[in-house]
Amino acid sequence: MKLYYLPGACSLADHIVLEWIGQPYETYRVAREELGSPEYLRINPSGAVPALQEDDGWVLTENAAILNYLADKFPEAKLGGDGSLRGRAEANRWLAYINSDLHPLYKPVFRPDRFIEDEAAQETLRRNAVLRLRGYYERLDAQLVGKDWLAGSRSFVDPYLFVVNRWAIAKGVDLDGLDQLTRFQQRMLEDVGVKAAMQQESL
Ligand SMILES: N[C@@H](CCC(=O)N[C@@H](CS)C(=O)NCC(=O)O)C(=O)O
Repeated sequence: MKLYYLPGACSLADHIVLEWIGQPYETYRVAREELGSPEYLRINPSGAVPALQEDDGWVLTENAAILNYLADKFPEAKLGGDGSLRGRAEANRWLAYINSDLHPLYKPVFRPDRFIEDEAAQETLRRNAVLRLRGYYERLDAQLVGKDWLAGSRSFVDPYLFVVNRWAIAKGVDLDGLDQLTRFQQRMLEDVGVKAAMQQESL
């Protein structure tokens, strides 16, 4: 099993999950210039990470699919919720929230030039996206009140939250007063699996 990743990108969530699972895996660090190469586009036609390749050559892309696949492939790691139908639904609820609402809002933050040519407009777009992100983190913070893990028990969504929290800090999203998120992030930073994945990605 091989994970294709870019350091600190959303693929770090899968990397941490692989560490938590504790079974052998390989990684391939994709260079930014490689994303659009014919070789990499055969792995992921979207030219993005993550991609997970099984030993027989089968490739799975899309973070939500990969995280669910890993949880099902290694049920003993208990990363798909608390084992109940509703627990799995909760893990997927928060995965969908981060993957399909919050994460796309970072696209104009990281690459405003992909949306608009004018440089002043790019800065306005970037700033507005950063301001808008605050509301998404407020909801995540509220969800963590009285909980150590986003879905109640530790699941595949927690490493994804860790990743987008790192982005918030790096890009100046206002996280003031969001104490649950700070507490969560601190605990994750002390986690052995998180540390191992970050070290492998030179973060
Ligand atoms: N829908 C994809 C999106 C993946 C995605 O946005 N990956 C980013 C890194 S976090 C990427 O590879 N970006 C490269 C680029 O856009 O050039 C998924 O959820 O897996």
